[in-house]
Amino acid sequence: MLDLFSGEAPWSEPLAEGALILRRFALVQAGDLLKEIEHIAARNPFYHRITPGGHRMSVAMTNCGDFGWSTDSRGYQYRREDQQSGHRWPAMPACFRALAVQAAGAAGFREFNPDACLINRYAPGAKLTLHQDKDEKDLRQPIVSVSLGLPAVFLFGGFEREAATQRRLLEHGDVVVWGGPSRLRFHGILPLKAGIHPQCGAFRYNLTFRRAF
Ligand code: MD3
Ligand code: FE
Repeated sequence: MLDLFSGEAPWSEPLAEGALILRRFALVQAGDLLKEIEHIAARNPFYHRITPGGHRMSVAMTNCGDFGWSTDSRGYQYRREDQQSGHRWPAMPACFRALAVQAAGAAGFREFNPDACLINRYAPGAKLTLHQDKDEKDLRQPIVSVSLGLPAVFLFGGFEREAATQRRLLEHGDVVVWGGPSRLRFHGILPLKAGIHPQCGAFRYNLTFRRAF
């Protein structure tokens, strides 16, 4: 008998141990997510962080949740306040949290309770060079990433910067869960190609849900 409930869902695409793409997983919620991004950015506008090395990042960022990802001359850290506006980050909207918890669960991470959501905005040409996400306290917690708007080529590598990388296209509504042994893989985004997305115009947005502390 055909068992529709065994094995992986047809829209799930394993990348490596602990890493899974859930294609179009956030498609239905995308409109709600974008409305919330607009509210968050109205109070805490996107801006370009300066890295500890003095470089202006091409990706513009804001955050929501108890903690936001920040940079200063000493390095990277999660903070309660937005250094630009001076006030705290807005609460994580319920629809953000629900989506992140649902996606983590679909990938087998049952106790994900994010306290930070970094919102990246890419304009044409914006990129993210290969890096590891290791500023979070408990690396056993996964990261859930949600892509919206223009498509981007995502690079994922190994555990050293020099290791070979694979390329995947991430499109509107795609969700990726990174945990277990893949949590510390190097990854990045190639320069965004110009285009117009019906819901996001000239931009790509990426939400990353994290347990910072
Ligand atoms: C692999 N963001 O914000 S999401 C980041 O599309 C970041 O904006 C990218 O890398 C973006 O730090 C990529 C996919 C992703 C997120 C976290 C990961 C891949 C990951 C953590 C570990 C390994
Ligand atoms: Fe990252």
